[in-house]
Amino acid sequence: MPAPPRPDTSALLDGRPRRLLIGGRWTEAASGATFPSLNPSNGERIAELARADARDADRAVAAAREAFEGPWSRMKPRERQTLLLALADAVDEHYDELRHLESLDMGLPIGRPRSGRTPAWEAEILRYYAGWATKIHGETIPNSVPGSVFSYTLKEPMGVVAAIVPWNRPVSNAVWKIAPVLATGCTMVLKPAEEASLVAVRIGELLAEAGVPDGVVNVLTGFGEEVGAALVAHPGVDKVAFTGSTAVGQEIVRTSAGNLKRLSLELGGKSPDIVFADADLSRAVPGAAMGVFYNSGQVCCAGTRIYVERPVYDEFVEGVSRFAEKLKVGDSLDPATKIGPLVSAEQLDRVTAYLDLGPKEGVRTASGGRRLETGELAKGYFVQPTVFADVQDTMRVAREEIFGPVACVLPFDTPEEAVARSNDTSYGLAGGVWTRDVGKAHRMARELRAGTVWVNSMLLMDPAVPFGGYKMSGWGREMGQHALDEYLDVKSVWIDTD
Ligand code: TXE
Repeated sequence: MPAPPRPDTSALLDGRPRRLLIGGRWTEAASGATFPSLNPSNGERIAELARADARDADRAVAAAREAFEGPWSRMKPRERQTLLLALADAVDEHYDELRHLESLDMGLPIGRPRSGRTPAWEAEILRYYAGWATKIHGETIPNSVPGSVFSYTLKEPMGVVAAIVPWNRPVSNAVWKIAPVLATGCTMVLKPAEEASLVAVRIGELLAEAGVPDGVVNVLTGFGEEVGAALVAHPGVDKVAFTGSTAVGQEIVRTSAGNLKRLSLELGGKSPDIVFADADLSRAVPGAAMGVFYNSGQVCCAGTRIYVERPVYDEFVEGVSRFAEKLKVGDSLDPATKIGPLVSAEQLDRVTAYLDLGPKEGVRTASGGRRLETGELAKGYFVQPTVFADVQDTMRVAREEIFGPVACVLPFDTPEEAVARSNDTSYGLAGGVWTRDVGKAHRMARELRAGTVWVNSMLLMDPAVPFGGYKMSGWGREMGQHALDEYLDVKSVWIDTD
C-alpha cells in the first residue's frame, strides 16, 4: 500500500522551541528552560518544548481566572455552543495533521482505523458537548416550608480547572477535557504529558482559529512533578480533572486537600475479559487480542486478564498466539504497522521487566515475550505482542497494570468462579464478556464490579456513553451527560414571595 501523503507539520516541527499558551499569547517558560520530545520509533528528537514550572502555573491560573470572571462568564450558552462547533470543524479540518503528530510523538500506528467514523471522532465529541451547552439547567423543586416560598436550583460552572492528561491518546486526552469545560462555562489550564505534548500545542493553536476567547484554555507543557504538582496545589484552581496512573491519582488526592478542590480521576486498570465456551471464537479471539494489543497495550481499559472457560482454553490460547504473531510491529509512520513502539524508554524498561518476570513467576510464554531490537527497530522502543498462558491470579503479571502488549490467559470452570476472580482486584475500570447466551451476558454485566462492561466486543466508546472507574480506577465519569456534573456546582435558591 502506498504511504499516504504526509500532512504539513513543518511549522510545529521547525526546530524552534514551542511555547506555552497563557492568556491567548504564546510565551516562553519563566525559567527559559525547554525539554525535548522524542520519536519513540527511533529515539530521535522531534521538537523542543517549553518547560513550565510553578511560576508559569501562577500565570496560567491567573489568566484562566480572569477569563472566568470576565466576558466568558456572561457569554450565552448558544455562543459557547457555536465555539464548540467551530473547534470541532477545526479539528476535522486538521485531523490528518493531528493524527500524524500523534503517531510521530507517541507511536500510535498511522494506519490505525479511524474508528469507522468520518468526521473525526474527537470532533464528534466536541459536537456532542456543543449540544449540551444549551441544555444545562437546574430544577424547580416544590417544598413544604409554610408560607409561599419558592425554591429552585442553578447549575453553575465550578471555575478554573487544571486538566492533567497522559500520553496514550493525545487528541482524545485533550478533547475529553476541553469539551465539557467549554460546554459548562469553566476555564482551564491543560497540562499534557511530557512524553507527548505536540498535539496539545497544536490544539492550542486551533483554539484561536475557532475563536475561543483568550485565557479560556491555557496550555502548559512540562513535567508532572514540576508544573503538574504546582497546579494541583494551587489555591486558584477549583477543580483538577486528571487522567493517569493510580499512584499519581492518590498523590493528587493528598496534595489537593489544601483548598479541597473538586477532583475527577480516571486511573489505571487490570480489566478482565471473560470468554465462555459458547462464544463465537472466530470473533472472540481477534476481539480479545486487540482488546489487549491495541495501541501496544497502552490503554487504561485494556482487557489484560483473559479468563477462558476450560473446554476452549487450549484452542483460545493457540488462536490468540497465532493472531499476535501475525501483527506487524514497526515504525508508527509505516502504514502497514499494526503495533507501534511503546511511548518511551522508561515505558520500555517497565514492560520488559514484566516480560522477564512472567516466566520467573511460572507462566508459559505462548507467544512473543521479548523486546524487538534487530535492524532499525533497535533504535525504538518495540516489544513483541505477548501471550502468557497458565497464569495464576496471585502472580504480579496478573495483578499489576503492565501498560504494554501483554495478555495473561487464565482458565476457569464456572461463571461464579469467573466473576469472583475477575472482581478480585483493586481496580474496576472495565470488563469484557464473550458468550452467545443473552441471559449469561446480562448476569455477567450486572456482577462485574467495573464502570464499563463490553459484551461480544471490546473498547467501544461513544461521546454519549459515560466512561470511568469503580474502586481504585477512579472517581467520576467522563463522556455523556454525567461528565457535565464533574464541572458544575449546584446552587439552591429560596425566595419567600410573601
Ligand atoms: O503516568 P503519570 P506515567 C499508568 C500506566 C503507566 C503508568 C505510568 O500503568 O505505565 O501509569 O505512566 C502528570 N502531580 N497510566 O508515568 O505519571 C504527568 O506529567 C501532578 C494509566 O506517564 O500518572 C502526566 O501529565 N501531575 C493511564 C500525567 O500526570 C503529575 C494513562 C500522567 O502521568 C504528577 C497513563 C504529580 N505529582 C498512564 N506526576 C490511564 N488511566 O489511561 C505526574 N503527573
